Amino acid sequence: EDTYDFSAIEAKWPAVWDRLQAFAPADDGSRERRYVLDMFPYPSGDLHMGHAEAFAMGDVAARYYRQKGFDVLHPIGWDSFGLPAENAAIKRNAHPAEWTYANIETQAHSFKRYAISADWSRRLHTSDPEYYRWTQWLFVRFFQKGLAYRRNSPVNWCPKDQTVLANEQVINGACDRCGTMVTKKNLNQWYFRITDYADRLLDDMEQLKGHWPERVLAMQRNWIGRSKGAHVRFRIEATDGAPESDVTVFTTRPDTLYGATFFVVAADADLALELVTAEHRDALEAYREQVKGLSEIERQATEREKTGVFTGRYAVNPLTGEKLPVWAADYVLADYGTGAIMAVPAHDQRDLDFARTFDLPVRTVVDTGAEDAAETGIATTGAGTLVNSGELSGLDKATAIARAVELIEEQGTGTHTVNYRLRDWLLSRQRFWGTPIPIIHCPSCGEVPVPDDQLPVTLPEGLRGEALAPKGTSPLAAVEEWVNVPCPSCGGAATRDTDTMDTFVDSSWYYLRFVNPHLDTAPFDPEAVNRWLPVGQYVGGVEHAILHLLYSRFFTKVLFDLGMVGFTEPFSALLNQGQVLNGGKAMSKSLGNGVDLGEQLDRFGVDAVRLTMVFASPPEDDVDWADVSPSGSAKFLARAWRLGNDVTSAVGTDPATGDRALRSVTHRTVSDAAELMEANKFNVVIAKLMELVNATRKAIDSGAGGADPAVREATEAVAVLLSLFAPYTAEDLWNRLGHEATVATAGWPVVDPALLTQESVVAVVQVQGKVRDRLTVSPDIAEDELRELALASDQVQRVLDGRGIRTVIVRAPKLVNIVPA
Ligand code: ANZ
Ligand code: ZN
Repeated sequence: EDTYDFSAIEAKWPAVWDRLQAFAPADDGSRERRYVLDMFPYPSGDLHMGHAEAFAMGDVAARYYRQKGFDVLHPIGWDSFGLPAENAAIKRNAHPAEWTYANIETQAHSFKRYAISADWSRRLHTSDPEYYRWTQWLFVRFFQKGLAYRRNSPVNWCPKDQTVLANEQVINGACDRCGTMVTKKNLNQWYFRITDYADRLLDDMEQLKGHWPERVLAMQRNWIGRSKGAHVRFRIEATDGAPESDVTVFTTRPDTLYGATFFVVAADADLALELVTAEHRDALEAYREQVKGLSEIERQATEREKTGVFTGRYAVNPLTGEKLPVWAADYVLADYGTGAIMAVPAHDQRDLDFARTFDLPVRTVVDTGAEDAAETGIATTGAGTLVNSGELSGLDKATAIARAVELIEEQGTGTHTVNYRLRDWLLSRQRFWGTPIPIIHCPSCGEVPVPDDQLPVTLPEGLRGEALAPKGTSPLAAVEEWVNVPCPSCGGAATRDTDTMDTFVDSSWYYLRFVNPHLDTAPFDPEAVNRWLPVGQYVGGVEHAILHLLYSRFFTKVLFDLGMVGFTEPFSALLNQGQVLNGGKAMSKSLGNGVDLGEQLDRFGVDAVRLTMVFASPPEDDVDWADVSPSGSAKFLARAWRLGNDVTSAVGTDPATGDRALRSVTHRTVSDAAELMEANKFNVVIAKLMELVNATRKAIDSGAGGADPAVREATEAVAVLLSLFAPYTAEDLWNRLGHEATVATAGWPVVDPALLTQESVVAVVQVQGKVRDRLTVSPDIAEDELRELALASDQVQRVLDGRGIRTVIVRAPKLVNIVPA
């Protein structure tokens, strides 16, 4: 009865919370709505320490807003398509669904034990036909709008997983799933035209400033990579039977046109083969073979020795008429800009390295004050004054850029332009466990979308184990009775598209589906979605800083253009929680430093683990499990819970008749806690809560004790504040105070502003270490003022007896020590 037993408490409350449906929003307009969302989990196994941290943070936010009187939507679901399920199925001769749904059940069970305050009635799984039906429906809308298209192109190919990867999934040239070096392969692939939205994806970030971590915004900005510059057309002279042609370059520095001393095309681009003369063809082809094996990162690495071959051709500088040798090299990328550049070695380091390797001229055209690049080997890239540049000479860099663009525009050889690093989103995958692409290929009608009333196109049955092994073509293609269908348009023989979608498509709209997860007439109800969204607080790891967030933002903008949502950004505020480390390092199998969540929960209890996660550091920082003390957390929880043993005043007794000092601590704690919560300083709220528990215990052990209504008031505040972090303990404490469940919706205590200031404290005045006087002062008295008061004291003056003063040590508001001369 009166010893704290976390297992008994954990056993008691879940059924009550279930019965009360305590975490389902009312959605009746009676209260302001707030949508708090955690990035939904992938069902990779049971929950781990990382989940425990991330979901603790989201849950703290959801529980806070609920206490503050908001109608909170806090759903949970699973991102349940994807490769790991398929790999597990191949290994165990099973179906991916078996592994997936078993893991989902395990995780759901653990989430319930972990007391996530989710509305379980909204649970969704992206691999359910009920969900992916609408992923397909949305794909069809994108297709009809010209935003989904197919093209033959070299794609990133993982030779081990035998699948295509998006640029975002290639990390340092390797597959982000298995680490194998990625190669290129030509395939006919589906893309989303995200590049149409590049400007809006950049410009709308204004709305997110101050509400998203600056580093995430910077990563998005960099990924989109907008650069302003110019297209300049160079004439390539006819040589040795190779006919005259034009090649356009992209440059951000048109001011340096007079400094161009050679010209480079991407060696792997078709253009290189078109330009090369017969004499140099063999050398180029050999070089291209060599380039094939390199990743994009290797090619652009600044430390690498520059390589390339001369094509035998010359480009004519449109401003100067000068002839520049045309080279093919790998440091110029085929799919950035136009795949060709004018090289200005004096002012571009990569060009300079190349010029020095192949002994090409270096000509300074911007005087930046620094020593010449030809002397130092360091290109000068800063601002300066143009030199050796005809009519541009004498202009500053910015003016010269503008003037150079004018000149080429007058000539008709170029124009200003904007270039982006962002590429269209390659979304098709040759794998089984994903959303089938709802397109039928008809020899006479072309690409025909599957009519809405025939959705979902479900995955073919009968495939499992080895049949799912990657072969470079989709496993779906092997199921003839699934592939061969009549064309929806002409009725003729046609075939289904056999690719499935990148799982990032599934997760680009799930936050909308949570509003009406079981709606069977549309992906979501626009009116309801506009009531709840944008998401007020989104919580998740920084590993999603680019892909998931960029894609979700893109989807939202397209849906806005389709008139389906009334907002252009899906997530108004973003919190990136830190990682859980052990011994300063990420937990991993190879380091053997993994910590098992279930074992921690068994040992310390759910609440102690949750509290430890949140108390360890600000939510954005990493938590090192080697440095924290879940047993310390458990002791604190027991101490808080035991307050309930000692409160004897009746429910509803007027606290105004109680101990004013304790009341003041209570009200200040509640007031500070709200401010700290809004600033995401969850850990500091816990520190304050610990002080309140201590103050309450002290009050119980002295004076009126548990009969004091101020003690009841303080203990009730403890229960409500504690409910954000330790829901079981808080519920049980609340119950022992004589209240009905649930404390989760008890409401944030009302702060009495009159109690926010402490009236006075006693300052001790010493002379040479001996107490001579006691002064009653304000708790926030300034040091100077306290010193004056102490020196003015009659007793102090008597002891000093006319002696001078050597030093006065002031520790406001409690102590002054005077040392006489
Ligand atoms: C001449 C020049 C002179 C350049 C100079 C720079 C400095 P960002 O800012 O990243 O957009 N470039 C263009 N296309 C390229 C490609 N496919 N592969 C490699 N490099 C390429 O960079 C634009 C600059 O990168 C362009 O401006 C071009 O070099 C180079 F003093 O043109 B510049
Ligand atoms: Zn047809």
